[in-house]
Amino acid sequence: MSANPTTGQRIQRTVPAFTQLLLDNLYHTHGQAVQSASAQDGYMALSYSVRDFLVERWRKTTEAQYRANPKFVYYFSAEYLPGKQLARNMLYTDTMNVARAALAAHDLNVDDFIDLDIEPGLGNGGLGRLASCFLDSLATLDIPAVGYGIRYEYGIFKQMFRDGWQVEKPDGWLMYGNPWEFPQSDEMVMVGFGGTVESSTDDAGNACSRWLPKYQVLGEPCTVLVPGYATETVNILRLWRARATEEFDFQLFDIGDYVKAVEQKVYSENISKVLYPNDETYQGKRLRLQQQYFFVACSLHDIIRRFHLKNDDWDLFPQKVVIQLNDTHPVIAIAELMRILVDQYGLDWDRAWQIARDTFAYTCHTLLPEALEKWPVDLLEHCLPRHLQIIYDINYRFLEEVRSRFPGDEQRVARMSIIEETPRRQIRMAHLATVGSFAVNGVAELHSRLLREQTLRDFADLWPDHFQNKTNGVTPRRFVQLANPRLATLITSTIGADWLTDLDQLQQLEDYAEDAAFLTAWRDIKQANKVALTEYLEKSIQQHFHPDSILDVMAKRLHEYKRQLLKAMHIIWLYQRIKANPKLVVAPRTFLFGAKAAPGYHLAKLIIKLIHNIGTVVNPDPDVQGRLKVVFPANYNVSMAERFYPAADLSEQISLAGKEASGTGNMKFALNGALTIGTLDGANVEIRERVGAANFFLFGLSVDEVAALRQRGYNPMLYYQQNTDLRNVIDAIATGGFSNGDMKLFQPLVDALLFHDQFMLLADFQAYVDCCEAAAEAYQAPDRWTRMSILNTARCGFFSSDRTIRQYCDDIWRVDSLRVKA
Ligand code: F58
Repeated sequence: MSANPTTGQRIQRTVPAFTQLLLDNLYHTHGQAVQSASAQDGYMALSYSVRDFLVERWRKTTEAQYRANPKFVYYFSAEYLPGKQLARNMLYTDTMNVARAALAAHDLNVDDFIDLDIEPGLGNGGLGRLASCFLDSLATLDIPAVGYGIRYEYGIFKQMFRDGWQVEKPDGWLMYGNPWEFPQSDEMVMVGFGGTVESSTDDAGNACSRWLPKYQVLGEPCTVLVPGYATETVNILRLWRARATEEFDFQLFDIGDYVKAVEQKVYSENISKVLYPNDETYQGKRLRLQQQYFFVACSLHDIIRRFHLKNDDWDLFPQKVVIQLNDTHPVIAIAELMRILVDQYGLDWDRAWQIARDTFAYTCHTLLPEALEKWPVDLLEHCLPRHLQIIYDINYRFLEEVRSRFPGDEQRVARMSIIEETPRRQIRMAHLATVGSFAVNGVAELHSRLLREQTLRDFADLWPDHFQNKTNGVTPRRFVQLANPRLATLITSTIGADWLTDLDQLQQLEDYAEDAAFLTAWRDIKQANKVALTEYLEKSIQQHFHPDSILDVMAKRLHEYKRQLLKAMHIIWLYQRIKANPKLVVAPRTFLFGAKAAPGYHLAKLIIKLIHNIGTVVNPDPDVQGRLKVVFPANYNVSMAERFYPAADLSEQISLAGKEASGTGNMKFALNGALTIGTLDGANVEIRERVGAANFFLFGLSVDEVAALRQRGYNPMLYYQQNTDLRNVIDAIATGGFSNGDMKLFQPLVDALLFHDQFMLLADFQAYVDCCEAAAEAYQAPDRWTRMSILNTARCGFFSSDRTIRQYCDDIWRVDSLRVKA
């Protein structure tokens, strides 16, 4: 075959050309005639048509990258939360208007098709969403980059509520096909598991090892296109899907064990079957380790193939490849690269180690020690015996270095060892990550400091230059332009459109913070967004809230450290005040929640139940007269978040100081003009610094105060005894006030609060309630509130993921952009 198809005539942004493209795709790509096409068929045809615009740019990008042989960023993440693709891809290909017009001519509405788009739920929360924001910014900044991950057949469970209890349902997101992926079976990779290690000596007398896996699984890459905004670049996200190897099946077929052969196929394919819904407590689940190794092995194989297209000297590898490890989940890659270099390519250990260490960089996303992964040594021995040996070798050499720097300090050696000895022998993946990387970073200033000073302190003593901060960011394209078109239009008509790729431009909005017409426009938009949200909730869950009430939103994974329970206690406090004095003047408020709890996290599920029960008591109470309303729609995800941010007045960021690594929802709310009520935790600190203390509702203990209080001996019972309001709130929960008199139901929550209160809700309760009151009071002065809202948006340009990615490029990755010509 000669040249590529000339896409020139096919891909045009005119209504007749787009109409033709739609019909072509409906008929030829999707195999459906217009007369019999369903809405789903129409959706597929539209998606293929928009995708055609991307493919052209993708091919150009690939060509330009091949020609230039640049350094690539490879982002390794077990989770991604891309959100819906169709609307984003229409924005990025500038096809929204032409598609709308082409469809309208046939009495079809583009928005109906956008609704049919399925959100891939390939992550649990912030970490996965950050990965997707980063891919968006990498492409927008023209950085040669590939994301690698797992194509889970079932993403994060679908949440339903039954009588206020969370019920999980499988998320079969691929049921109706996925127009956004290209399965590339010609680039499948074989991955081994189990087996033994054969040792020998080569002709020169060197010890050699060869891994003889017990069985193999195939990894098939499914490529998803990741367009940049306002640029030609289209990068890729490669998600690996596990497939059974045919050889394996045939062996079993040969001996006539048909059912066993099929079982093995199912077993192999299980590896990419389901995303682990995890709750920050580490569990040594074999399938999870297999998932991690599977995607990392496939990805490294792919990277090495790509490297060898143009390069043959291994010493050049770190000049062409940088691999960012998104948390500890892909950290087994360090051992795998060593295995490939030493066992397969025969490099000597020191040279291989130099290459590996110059290639990897590690981002930590937590401070909770229980969330740092550890793998039992016996599990590793069973699944990845050669990798275990390599980890031992890495550790041996590393501890020699520690001993020579700190002679006689065996306690330090034990603390730093990659192997934990007691209570059980385990591999500390965060230590392996730190030892095997040239840079380690936290995700907000405070988090990075605590990493250096506490969690990884010994390592920071040894290698201070390794440690960096990269404060998280979010993409303004998805979280302002797409999520909040009304606000985006106002901003663009006021300061021009450059803010979409240079978010610091939002500063210019400060000039309008005193402009009466602008204030009115700003307020009207918030109001319209609230109305739109209440209509959506009415339609989807038959719940209504008053758009004039303060919309107070808490949306994030359900975890005790995030303190949704503290929010619940505040609502009870308000309710009790109204009950005590129904004539009391209270600002009408709507409390909107979005949260999934890990299925095995019982206390988290009980908190969900409590919030629901508060709603069933408070919402219909005639004394309340609609002044308080609790709304908790099921199945919070990226798409729902995109509806929440534009409408929110108040953003709840109330984790105990020192527990939330960064938070990114906090940034999305603030950029959409919500005011934050929050603690000095994670990126809240930096948000407050930027928006100004006067435009942020601060409460609660600081990290140092938390530490001092713990040091003195924290006794939650004292707070309970000394604060009548607090006691009334807890007593109401304990005595069945929100469980029809059942005093057992919420007892685990009450006991946790009174006898442990690990996250110090009782210590922060009064300050929190007072701060909520201050916020409600401030809302009563609409002009002042609106000014604060504008200043939040205007001063949060820093929190663009474009800025974060630029910093990664400059300080860690040392990569350059490569502009693709149109
Ligand atoms: C989050 N981590 C942090 N983990 O909690 C949040 O502060 C931060 O802003 C964000 O990362 C991005 O840096 C997070 O979302 C997970 O979802 C884990 C996935 C694996 C199991 C345990 C939870």
